Amino acid sequence: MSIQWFPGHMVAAQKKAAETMEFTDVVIEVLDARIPGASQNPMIKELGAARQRGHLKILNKSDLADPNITDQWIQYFNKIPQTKAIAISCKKVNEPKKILTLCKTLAPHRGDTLKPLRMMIMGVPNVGKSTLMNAILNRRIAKVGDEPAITKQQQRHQINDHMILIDTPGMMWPKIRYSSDGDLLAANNNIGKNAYFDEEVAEKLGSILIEHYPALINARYKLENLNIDGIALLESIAKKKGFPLKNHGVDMERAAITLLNDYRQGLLGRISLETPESRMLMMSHQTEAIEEEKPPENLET
Ligand SMILES: Nc1nc2c(ncn2[C@@H]2O[C@H](COP(=O)(O)OP(=O)(O)OP(=O)(O)O)[C@@H](O)[C@H]2O)c(=O)[nH]1
Ligand SMILES: [Mg+2]
Repeated sequence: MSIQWFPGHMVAAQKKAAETMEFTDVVIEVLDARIPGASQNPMIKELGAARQRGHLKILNKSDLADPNITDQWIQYFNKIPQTKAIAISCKKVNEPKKILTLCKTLAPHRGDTLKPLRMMIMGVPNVGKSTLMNAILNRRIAKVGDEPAITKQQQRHQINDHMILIDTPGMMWPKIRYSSDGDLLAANNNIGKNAYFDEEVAEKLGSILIEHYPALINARYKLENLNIDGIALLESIAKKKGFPLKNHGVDMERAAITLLNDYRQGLLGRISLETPESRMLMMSHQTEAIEEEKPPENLET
């Protein structure tokens, strides 16, 4: 079943973001560099485009992503009109500071005391929006934490007399179009835990890792056979780690949580779960499937 997560506080957050957009010059959209396509919120694009706001895409957590693939994404995004993309890691002190200079280039008519440059940080939950705001302001103003939906209210801060920065709650949208996006977002801990099953998400993550990063999987779990699928990977992890069940089986749930935690914390190495090319391919396949699911038009009732 496809994963969906759009809790009530996000409906309010979306309404508030639409209001604030009127008084915003540049949208800073924070993405997770490991899933830059899946972590784009279509509502953010629509809100910004309707008002023709400058758009800066930040591929954050690039310290955890595959650097070659991150370069491909930056090139891909920078071809989109009125958009600039940059990869950063909030764990590196000087990187977040580059952002203000880029925002100025996206709204050159703003940035003095009469017309301050107003920037709104947006993105899906747990991508590092509040961490980024704290880093830019050089103060620990906003609460941060490694779980989705930590920030529940917008926070506005005056950087100086010509720049204003707004942090917003992480937002999902009413329906995730491509089911694999839901899986990637859940694997990356951007979705509330009650909205998915660890085992299902870890199985899908495992299949991607086995296909694209077998050496990293082998280095961590020392498996005899790497010619396996996601379920077999979880079984192997459970056996290796000694997660038995009373009735002879192995504890797949514990194995799933182990794989998810190892991936999320970067313990497997630097990994990206999608490339611009793999995303294009996925979209064309899944769009066909979605079209096939639709009832034929002009059905007589
Ligand atoms: N490795 C790594 N971790 C990061 C980076 N930026 C933020 N984090 C971590 O990501 C987690 C989420 O950070 P937050 O700033 O709370 O994320 P948020 O987007 O504000 O989340 P919500 O308010 O829930 O939407 C925290 O554990 C941060 O320490 C980064 O560049 N690299
Ligand atoms: Mg936050």
